[in-house]
Amino acid sequence: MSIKLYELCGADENHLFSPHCWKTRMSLAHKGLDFNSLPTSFTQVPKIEGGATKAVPLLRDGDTLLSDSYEIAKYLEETYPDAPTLFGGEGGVALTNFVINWSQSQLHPLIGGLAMKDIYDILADEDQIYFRQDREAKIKMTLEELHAGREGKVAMLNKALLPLKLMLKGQAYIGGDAPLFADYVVFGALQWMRMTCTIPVLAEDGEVADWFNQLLDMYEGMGRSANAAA
Ligand SMILES: N[C@@H](CCC(=O)N[C@@H](CS)C(=O)NCC(=O)O)C(=O)O
Repeated sequence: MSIKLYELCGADENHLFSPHCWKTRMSLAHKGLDFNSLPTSFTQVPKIEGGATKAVPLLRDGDTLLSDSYEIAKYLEETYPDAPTLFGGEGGVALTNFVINWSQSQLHPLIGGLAMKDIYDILADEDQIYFRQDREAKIKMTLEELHAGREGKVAMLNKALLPLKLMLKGQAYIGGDAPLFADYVVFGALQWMRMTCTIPVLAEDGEVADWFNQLLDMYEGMGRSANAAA
């Protein structure tokens, strides 16, 4: 039975823009595992698999049902040990936890600030109602207020990426010579931005752009074939 991956989509069900779902897509491709993609909109998420989750990615592999991209990556590592490693050993699993928390605390808030109104604009009507209510309650301002000040976040995001840029001067990937799940964690954040944010943010050349382009082209260009924001 093939693996099912429920992943977030916009009004266009081919627009699969979620950072966390990209982490899982890249993990499955890394392991060489085929999967059926099940595009899921925000308001459908609580209804899938009998209400199994409040958030996607949600993965079904036979009798196993798992949400959370890090838990899924650890499951794939344990279940498919003969396929290329996602962590490079126990230390890699632990170090990845730092990368997840760095990305989540330093990159995601800035990308969210840059792209939240753009994300709203690509959602179906019923999702727009949910998304505006939920996100405005969290950010304590309107999406339009957040959007108005977004240009200042471009420099802040590039500054937040400095550790990655410096590291990439000496090695090809966070994982060393080849990517690991930690690379997909940061890739997921930047792919989310690439697919939603309507202003340019990343420099077109330099270490981070080169690394990101390599990952976009991997696995038969799976990342590149996903449409960038219009
Ligand atoms: N820690 C989780 C986070 C998953 C998550 O936040 N998913 C978002 C999509 S990017 C979601 O499904 N949100 C549902 C909602 O906001 O209602 C992971 O890594 O998978």
